[in-house]
Amino acid sequence: MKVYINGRMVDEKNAKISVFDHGLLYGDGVFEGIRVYHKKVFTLQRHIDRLYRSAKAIALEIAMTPDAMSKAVVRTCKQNGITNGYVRLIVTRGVGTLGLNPYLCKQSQVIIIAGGIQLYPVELYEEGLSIITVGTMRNHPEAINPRIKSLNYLNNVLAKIEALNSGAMECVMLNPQGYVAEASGDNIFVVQGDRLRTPPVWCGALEGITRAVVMELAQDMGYTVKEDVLTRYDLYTADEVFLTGTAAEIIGVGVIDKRPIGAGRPGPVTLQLAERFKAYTREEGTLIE
Ligand code: PXG
Repeated sequence: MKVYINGRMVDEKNAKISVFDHGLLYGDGVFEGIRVYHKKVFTLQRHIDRLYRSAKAIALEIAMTPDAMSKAVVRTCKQNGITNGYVRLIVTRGVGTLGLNPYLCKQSQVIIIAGGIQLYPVELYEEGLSIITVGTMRNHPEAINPRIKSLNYLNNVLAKIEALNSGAMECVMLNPQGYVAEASGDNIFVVQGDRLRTPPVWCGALEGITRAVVMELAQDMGYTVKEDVLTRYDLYTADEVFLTGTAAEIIGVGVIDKRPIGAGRPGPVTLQLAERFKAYTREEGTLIE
């Protein structure tokens, strides 16, 4: 595998960065996870836009243009012969000193890794996930805004630990007001009849790209889609609940806090949307050539 580091393609074993990089020392940086389907980089422009928004939000100047970044992603995929895979795009604050001051970091570092991804076991897409709500609340927006896809994922890691320690693979995170925010690495939707609802980003959700695509596809399919404040009541009483994310795509939730959701397995709307999403991965994308 060849890894892109600051404009150079380096061999996997030489793909190293400084221990003084503030990405490592402080989780000071931003990232994206992007899928490649059928030799096309899926929703590349949306990921690049979000990356630059995240960087702007933490006052991180990326030393290359968005257009050059897109080209670098495609080039890294090409070099590695990726047909279906996963790209991790990372921008760190760069090499600095042992001290918080980000202004002492000379230049941001850009790292692009193109490889594979492990999804949930395939049977879970038919059976549905069993998840729990956790006590670890989503970051307060005025602490670290959840809209920023930063390298500091401790909030999510702590939530994931809580879930895993209770035998659940994913969790529902609530925001400081007790409203539903999202899962540790996915957005959440509830289905009631022909209505889809998902928490607005101010409730502590990342502006997920899969979330946006699903909202658009669902609307085209005739569903009513609304961003809405949700509580656990809305989850427990929903016909269906599903999660969306780059890695998970669309996965139905069968059980939350040991309570069956609807029939206790992925419902027809979830399965229909998953089918439509899969078709869309053939339609959309930036060709790797
Ligand atoms: N919320 C959070 C907190 C995320 O980290 C999503 C929602 C879904 O967003 P997208 O844009 O992917 O639809 C994410 C994305 C991983 C992994 O390794 C996690 C994500 C993406 C790729 C890989 O667990 N999270």
